[in-house]
Amino acid sequence: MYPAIHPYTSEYLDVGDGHELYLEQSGVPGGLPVLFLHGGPGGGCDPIHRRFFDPERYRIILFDQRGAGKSRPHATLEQNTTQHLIEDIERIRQHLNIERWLIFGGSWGSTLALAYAQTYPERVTELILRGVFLCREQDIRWFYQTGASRVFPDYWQDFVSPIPTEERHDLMAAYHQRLFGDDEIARMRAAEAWSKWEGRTSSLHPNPDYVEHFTQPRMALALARIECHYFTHHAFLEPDQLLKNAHLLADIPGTIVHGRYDMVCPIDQAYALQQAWPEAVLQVVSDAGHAITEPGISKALILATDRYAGGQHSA
Ligand code: STX
Repeated sequence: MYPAIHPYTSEYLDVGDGHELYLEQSGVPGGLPVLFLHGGPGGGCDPIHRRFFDPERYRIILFDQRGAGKSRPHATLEQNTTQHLIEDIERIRQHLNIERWLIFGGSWGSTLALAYAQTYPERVTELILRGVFLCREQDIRWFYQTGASRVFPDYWQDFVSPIPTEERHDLMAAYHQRLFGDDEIARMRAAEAWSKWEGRTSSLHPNPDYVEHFTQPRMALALARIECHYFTHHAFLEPDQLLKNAHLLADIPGTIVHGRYDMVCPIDQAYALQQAWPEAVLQVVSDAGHAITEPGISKALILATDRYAGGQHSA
């Protein structure tokens, strides 16, 4: 990865509806603009996310989506839908005086990148997607009801533990009740179990630091509440929307990087997307799971950002 850098500017952008988004820029002000879209939804940005781009060639833009990270108010679901996020991205683009930009997103960030690019295709120079998440019924079911449960029965036991047996036939609904209930202790317990499940299943090899990061109370609460809210509403997408509209991406070059053993977002989603969007190249990383920090995944992503910047950096 590129060296750790600091933003040359950061600010809060008022997007209306009572939301203020944390927005920062790093790299080189006159460089190729790239927008980083974080996962979850609700995962927020991290300084490590700047390190996927050559800071001498890219103008690197990170922001925390509504309710996530440092955006305010924290973990709120008011006026917080996919359509709001798409319009926030447009507002950021206009605010920064950017005509067209590279969009880079993993997991939920790939969902949002696709939804944005299909709404405003003329604004997108290229797409780089990692751990593609189409957010269809079966994709959500796989991770939160049955599927990944069969690969990680031990972690699954911990995930279902806050929910009584008689409610486990619909874990999304049962979790929603706890995450949005009045009982603060139950809320925190549910948030921690929810986020721990995701942290534990994200990497091919166990990664305690990763799990610890996503189970910090503040992070866990935003991630669990925002994810559960979005997934309860099928991410505010029509059935199969992102595949049906893939033809809108026909003029956009794309790179899709996906780990063969991704247990959060199984690779058949990337495969289906590439078939519907032949201009994109699918790079299967044979020894990786879901996380952006998986060595083979970071490597493939950086190769892609270098390529779109005109080749490998020589310095
Ligand atoms: N969530 C998919 C997603 O976007 C179901 C995602 N997966 N892991 C993450 O996000 C974190 C990085 C936030 C843990």
